[in-house]
Amino acid sequence: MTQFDPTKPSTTESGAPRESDAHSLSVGTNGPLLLHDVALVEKLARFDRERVPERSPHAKGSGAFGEFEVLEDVSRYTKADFLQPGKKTRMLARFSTVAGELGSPDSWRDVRGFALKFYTEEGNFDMVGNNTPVFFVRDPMKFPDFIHSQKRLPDSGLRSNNMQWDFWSLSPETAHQVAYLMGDRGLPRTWRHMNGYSSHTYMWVNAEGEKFWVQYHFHSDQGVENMSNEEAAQLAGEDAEVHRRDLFDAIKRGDHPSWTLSVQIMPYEEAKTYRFNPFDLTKTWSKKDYPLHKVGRFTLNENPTNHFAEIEQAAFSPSNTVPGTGVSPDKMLLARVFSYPDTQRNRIGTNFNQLPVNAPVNKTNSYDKEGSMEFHHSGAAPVYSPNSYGRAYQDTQGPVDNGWESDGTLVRSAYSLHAEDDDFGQAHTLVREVYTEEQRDRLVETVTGSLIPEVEEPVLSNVFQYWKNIDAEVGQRIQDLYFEKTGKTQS
Ligand code: HDE
Repeated sequence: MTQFDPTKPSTTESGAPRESDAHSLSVGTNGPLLLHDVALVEKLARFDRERVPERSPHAKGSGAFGEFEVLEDVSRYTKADFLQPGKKTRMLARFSTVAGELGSPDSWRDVRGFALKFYTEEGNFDMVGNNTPVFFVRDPMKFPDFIHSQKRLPDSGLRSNNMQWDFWSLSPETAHQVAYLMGDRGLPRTWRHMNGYSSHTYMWVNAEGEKFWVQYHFHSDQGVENMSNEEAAQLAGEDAEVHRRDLFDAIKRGDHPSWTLSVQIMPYEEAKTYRFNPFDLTKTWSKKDYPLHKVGRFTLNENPTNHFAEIEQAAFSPSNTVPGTGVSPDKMLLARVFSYPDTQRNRIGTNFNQLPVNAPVNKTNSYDKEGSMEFHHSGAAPVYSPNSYGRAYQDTQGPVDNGWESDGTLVRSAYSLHAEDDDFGQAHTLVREVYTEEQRDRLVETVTGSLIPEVEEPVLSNVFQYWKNIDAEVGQRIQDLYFEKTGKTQS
C-alpha cells in the first residue's frame, strides 16, 4: 500500500512542497550550508534512522502473502474457525536462515525458519516453525548460549566452527538436530523446496472441550530438493540473495508455491505414557504411532510491495493462538511465548501490532494503551475496566479450556524421562535408518570439512565421541577422514 501520488512533485513529510531533492541550500554557490534547509535536514535525519535492529537470530529472510484453504474436516479435533472445512484465510510466510546477519548469503548451511501468520477472523494465528521437526536444546535457559555459539567471536568478530562444535559436543541433546543440519536438509535448494514443521507440540480443543496434542507438518508440494556443499559455496559468492530472488521471481511469474498441512494428533491422555516425552523438542513422534492427517494447503501468490514495511517489520509469535488452539508444556515453547513479543516491542516498537502487516483483521478492544507511535485508541471510551459506561471487558474464571494439569515442587531440572528417552537414539535412527548410504557419505564429508582447519582440542575429541555416540561407524569414519585429510597423526 503506497501513500503517495507518484505523479505529483515530492513534498516534505509535513506535506508542503519540497524545494529540491537534488541541491542543498547554501550561502552563495560555494558557501556553507544552512540548518533551516528543511529539505536537506529532514532527508539526512530520516536517513540516519532508516534501520530498525535486525532480528537476532533469523535476521536474513524474506516472504510473501498467500491463502490457506482447509481441504479436509478436522472439526472433530479443533473448533478453530480458520480450520473448519472449506475455510479460506489470507496469510503471510517468512523464511529465513538462523545465524547469519541481514546481508549474509542465503545458501550458508543452517536451519531455515518457516514462520507463518494466518489473519483469521478470531485474531492472528502464528506458526513460527523451522524446516526441521526438532531443535538443538530443550530448555530455554540454553537458547541464548546456543545462539551466541553460532554467531561471532567476541574479539575477532569472526564466526567459529570451534565455538559451534564446542557447544554442540557438550550439549548431547543437540545430536538429533545437528544430524539434520549436517545432512542434506542443511542446504535447501530454494525455500520453495523445503518442508516446514511446528517442531513443538501444540494443543487443539474441539467444540465439546476435548483436548488433543498436535504437531504440524507443512510438506512442500514442489518436493524437497537440496544442494551440494560446492553449489552452496559458489552461490554464496555469486548470488547471496539466491533464495529471496527465487521466491520473488517465482511468484512474479505466476508459479505460486504451495505446502500441504498435515497434523499428527495424540489423544490428550496418551502424552503421559508415550515412549518419548512428547513435549521434548529434541524428539519427534513416530508416524507409525501417530499418522499424518491432512488438513489443507497454503499457496503463496502475492509478493510484498515493500520489503521493509511488510517483511522486515513483520512480527511472528507463538503467543498468537486463537480459540480451539493452544500451547503445551514444552518449556521452550512457553519461553518463546514471552520472548517474541518482547523482542518485537524492542525491535519494531511498542505498538508493532498496529502496523498493517501485523494487525489482525478483526477489531481489537484492548485496555493496553499509549506508548511510542500509538495510532489506534479508544477515543473517549473508558480506559479502565470494570466501568459503568458500556465498554466491554472480559473476566473468564476457572480452568481454561486449552490448559493442562500441573502440580509439584518448584525445581530446576531436566524433564522426567519416558521409556525411550535419551539424547542419541532418534539421532541414530535418522543417520542409520532414514539416511541412505550416499547421504551418510555426504554427512561424513560435511562434518569432517567443518572441523578443518579450525577445530582444536579438547573440542575435536569431544566431536569424535559425540558422533560415535550417535553412530559408532559414522563417528569412526569422521575421525579417520579428519586425520587422513589433515595428515595429522592420531594420538
Ligand atoms: Fe526463535 N526467535 N526462539 N525459534 N525463531 C526469533 O524473534 C527464541 C525457536 C524462529 O521470520 C526472535 O522476532 C527463543 C524454535 C523463527 O520473523 C527471538 C527460543 C523455533 C524465527 C527468538 C527460540 C524458532 C525466530 C528473533 C527458545 C522453531 C523468525 C526476532 C526458547 C520451532 C521469525 C524475533 C520471523 C525468531 C527467540 C527457539 C523459530 C529472539 C527465546 C524452537 C522461524 O525472539
